[in-house]
Amino acid sequence: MADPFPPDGFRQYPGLLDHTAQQALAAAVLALLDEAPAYHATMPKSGRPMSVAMSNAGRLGWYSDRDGGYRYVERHPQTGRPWPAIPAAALGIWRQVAGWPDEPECCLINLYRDGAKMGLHQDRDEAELAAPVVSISLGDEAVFRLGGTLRGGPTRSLKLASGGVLVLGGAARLAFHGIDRVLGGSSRLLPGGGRINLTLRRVTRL
Ligand code: MD6
Ligand code: FE
Repeated sequence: MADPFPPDGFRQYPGLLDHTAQQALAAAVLALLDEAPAYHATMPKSGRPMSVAMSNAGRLGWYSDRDGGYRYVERHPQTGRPWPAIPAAALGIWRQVAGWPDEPECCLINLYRDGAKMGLHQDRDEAELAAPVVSISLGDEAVFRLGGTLRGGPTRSLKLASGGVLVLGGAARLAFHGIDRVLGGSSRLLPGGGRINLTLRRVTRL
């Protein structure tokens, strides 16, 4: 039988954050980026920089370069400083929707500007794959592509608007997904436009 679509454990909460909550979270993230500037990580196979700029908050940050590949690191690769704390509002969203008793260890910050997009991928660099990934969208709308757990299987696209939250847990934890494009000018939340996506993760197994 074909896998169900969406895969079990996929949940979408459009409009979970109202405009005031979006503004407050965006301000917290932009302040954090002053301390931990966004950079373009290098994809290990091609050696090319990702079009999405990234930074992190939390004890561990996701990073990638040619020599080390995809991994989690305790310090910002350019400043050498520990990552800033995860914004309290983001932790509150995790507690509300994750259904997981432990706090996230990583908040990956994806920054989309100037036509940036993200290819279809699975998130599997974490030792703890039983915990969900919680994703929060801010700013311009994005066209998100969601598939199943096998590369090359059927996919569907859904729009992610500012203030919406996704949970990828259960079977959906290893679903392929990506961002086909961001609809420039669709939101006025972020100064200068663009989109910010936060993904909250458990990384280690307790
Ligand atoms: C993005 N999101 O929305 C990219 N990963 O910019 C992801 O890569 C993602 O939305 C794991 C779980 C949920 C996600
Ligand atoms: Fe992902």
